[in-house]
Amino acid sequence: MAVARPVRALALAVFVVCCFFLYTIWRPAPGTGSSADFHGTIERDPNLDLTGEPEGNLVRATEGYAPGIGGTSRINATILALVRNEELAGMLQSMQDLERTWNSKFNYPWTFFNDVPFTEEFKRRTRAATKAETRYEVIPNEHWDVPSWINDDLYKESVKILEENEIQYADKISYHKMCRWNSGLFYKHPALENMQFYWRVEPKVHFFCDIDYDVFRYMQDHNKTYGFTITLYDAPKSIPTLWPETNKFVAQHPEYLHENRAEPWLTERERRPIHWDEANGYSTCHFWSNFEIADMNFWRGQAYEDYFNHLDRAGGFFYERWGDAPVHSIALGLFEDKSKIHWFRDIGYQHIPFFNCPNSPKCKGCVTGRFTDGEAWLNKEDCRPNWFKYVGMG
Ligand SMILES: Nc1nc2c(ncn2[C@@H]2O[C@H](COP(=O)(O)OP(=O)(O)O)[C@@H](O)[C@H]2O)c(=O)[nH]1
Ligand SMILES: *[C@@H]1O[C@H](CO)[C@@H](O)[C@H](O)[C@H]1NC(C)=O
Ligand SMILES: *[C@@H]1O[C@H](CO)[C@@H](O)[C@H](O)[C@H]1NC(C)=O
Repeated sequence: MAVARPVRALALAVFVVCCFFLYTIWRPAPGTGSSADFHGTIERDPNLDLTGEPEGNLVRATEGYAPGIGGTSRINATILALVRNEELAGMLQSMQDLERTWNSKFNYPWTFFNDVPFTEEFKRRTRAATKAETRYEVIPNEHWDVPSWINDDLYKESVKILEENEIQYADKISYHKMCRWNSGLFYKHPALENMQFYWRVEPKVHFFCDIDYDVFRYMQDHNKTYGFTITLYDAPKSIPTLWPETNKFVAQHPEYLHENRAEPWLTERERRPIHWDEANGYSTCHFWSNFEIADMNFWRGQAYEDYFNHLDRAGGFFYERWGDAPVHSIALGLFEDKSKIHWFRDIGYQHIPFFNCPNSPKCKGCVTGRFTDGEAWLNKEDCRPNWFKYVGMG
């Protein structure tokens, strides 16, 4: 059996190497799955409590909201959607939900934006999905093209790093353009010149609850700048220098900080410390901006204009993958009065895989209090508890 021993030794060595190999591919990635990643407690979801309409005066559909010139009560506001021709089916589905639950009563116009012209089919079928006016707008090249100061070689190198960090869509230039446009350019489109408020809608979203008041009038009458439904943590490696750049900007412009700002919400570390570390001081908690009801005067103001230009020059919309959601959220958290930011808890909403599903007889088709569509571990992406802690439920 003199031969057997080396054979056994070899077999053992192979076995050990295999185990090591399997361990390296299966071990939990740093920061995911381990308890150090998430220190949240199980809070009671306020969506389990019975939800009614917001307090204060609300304007009803009974008068002045007929389609066309009969709609004298409507203010300068529009529903808006950036959408591709290929997403027509998903857009019709979103329209159907929003028209059924809200807009068929108020008839606010729909404004569709695209980087290429809309097809006749897109126009015909979206027109047929509402009694309200529909508008179709092409984005000017100077708002969509990659700006001149972005270096193509540096962009390509940066994409490699983002891909190593598993950042989704890193190599899709159109995704970077979309994030930049949604951050700082959409409200500069000439078609929105006379508009003040907008409700942003994406294809394939769902609305579940009947809303029986003019939400734009609610924003105006209650001095609200921004309304949201869902807040989430972001992928920190998509924004490593966003917070450091923000700090540089604030150091140059301390006058823009609002005295009643929600900054502790932005800088909270405890709940997800690894996110905070990797984002260099930002919790990564943000309003999920595929739903936004907001006053464009905030984006058009000097503070946001200067902030966006600073970020745009810094290049992170391309060299990293800064999203419009964290950019909008940070600006609101620093430069706006936190009492002007409103949680539309009564608007049942879903964009896969997350829900806002209130407990109300006005809601149909979603499960009360349900936050995700998939696995329970997705619950840790919910950062509303921080918003409630630092700002409240208003
Ligand atoms: N017209 C147009 N719309 C876009 C483009 N990129 C993104 N969008 C819109 O923005 C939305 C979000 O983009 P998407 O790629 O779906 O990102 P995700 O929702 O983060 O997975 C899409 O549903 C599209 O409606 C683009 O290049 N052109
Ligand atoms: C809407 O904007 C137009 C153009 O700026 C203005 O003339 C009009 O008074 C505004 N309407 C309302 C209801 O504010
Ligand atoms: C909104 O702001 C105006 C002007 O500052 C003020 O007169 C009004 O009372 C405010 N309304 C509410 C509901 O806070």
